[in-house]
Amino acid sequence: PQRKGQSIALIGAPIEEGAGRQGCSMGPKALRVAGIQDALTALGHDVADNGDVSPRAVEIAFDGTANNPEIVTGFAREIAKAGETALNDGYTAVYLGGDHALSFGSVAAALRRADALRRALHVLWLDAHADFNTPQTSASGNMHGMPAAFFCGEPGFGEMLECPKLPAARYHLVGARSIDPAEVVLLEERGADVNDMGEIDDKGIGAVMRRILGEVERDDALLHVSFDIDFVDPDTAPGVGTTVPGGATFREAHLAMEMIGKTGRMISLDLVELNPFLDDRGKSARLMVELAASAFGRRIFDRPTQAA
Ligand code: EXY
Ligand code: MN
Ligand code: MN
Ligand code: MN
Repeated sequence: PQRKGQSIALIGAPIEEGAGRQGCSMGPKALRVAGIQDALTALGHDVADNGDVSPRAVEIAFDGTANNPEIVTGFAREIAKAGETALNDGYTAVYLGGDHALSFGSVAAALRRADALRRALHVLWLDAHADFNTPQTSASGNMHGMPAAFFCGEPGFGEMLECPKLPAARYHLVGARSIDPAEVVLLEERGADVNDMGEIDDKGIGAVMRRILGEVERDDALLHVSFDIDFVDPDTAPGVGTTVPGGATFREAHLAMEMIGKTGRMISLDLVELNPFLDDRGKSARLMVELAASAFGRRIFDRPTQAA
C-alpha cells in the first residue's frame, strides 16, 4: 500500500555528457523551479534537498564506442555513493536529471541496497528507448543509451562501477518505440521484459502495469523506477532531445505513476532527460513534477479543483 509520510531525498545529477546534445545539465534546476520539493512536501512527506553532485572526470576507457566515459563514470560513481547513503539512511531517493546516464549510478545504489536487505529488486524503465546498447553495439556512442545493458551485466564497461547484476527478466521496459537492431537481439537473448507502445495500445497501460507490478509483488521485491520524459508523447512533453512520436498520453503516464505509488515498494525514482533548453515555457518540467507527485500519492480525488 501507499506509504504516507516518507522521508525523501532529492539528489541533483546535472549530467549531460551521456546525451548527444547539451541542455540536460539544466534539468535539476528546472525541476526545482517547477516546484518538486513543495509538490512532494504537500503530500505529507519530509523532503530533503541534498543539492547536486559535482564529480570530477576519472581515468577510464571502454572497448568500443563510448563518448565521454571519464565524466560519465565520475557522475556514476558519485551518484551511486550519494544514492546508497540516502537509501541506507532510510530515504526514498529521487534523482533529478540529467540525462539517462545518471542511471548507471542510481540503479547501482538500488541494487546494492536490495542486496544488503536480501530483497529482490525490479527496475521499471518508462522510456521510448531500451537504453540497452553496449560500447560494442552502440552506433552513436552516447552513454545515455547504455545503462540498462550495464546493470543487467553486459560486458564492455571495464572498471566503471561495482554493483550486483540485475537479472534481465526484472528489467521491465514500458513505452518503447525506438529500439536499435542490436538491442532487439540482446533484449531477446537475455529475456528482458519488453512492453512496447503496441502492447500499451492493445492491452491498455493499466493491464500492462498490473502484470508487471504483480511480478514485483510476487517476489516481495523492491522497485526502482526510471522515468525518461521521452516516454510521454512529444506533443505533451516537448522538452527533450530525443523525441519519438507516438508516446504515452498525459493520462497513461499519470495512471502508471499512480499505480506505482500504490504499491509502496518504490525505493528510488529517476527523473531524466528533461532538456529545459528545448522546453516550452516549463511545460515538460511541470509535467515531470506532477508525475512524480502521482508516484508519491497524489490522487485526483484528494485535491478537488478550487472554484474560480
Ligand atoms: N538507441 C539510441 C542510441 O543508443 O544512441 C538512442 C538512445 C537514446 C537514449 C535516450 C535516453 O533514452
Ligand atoms: Mn532513456
Ligand atoms: Mn529515451
Ligand atoms: Mn516477466
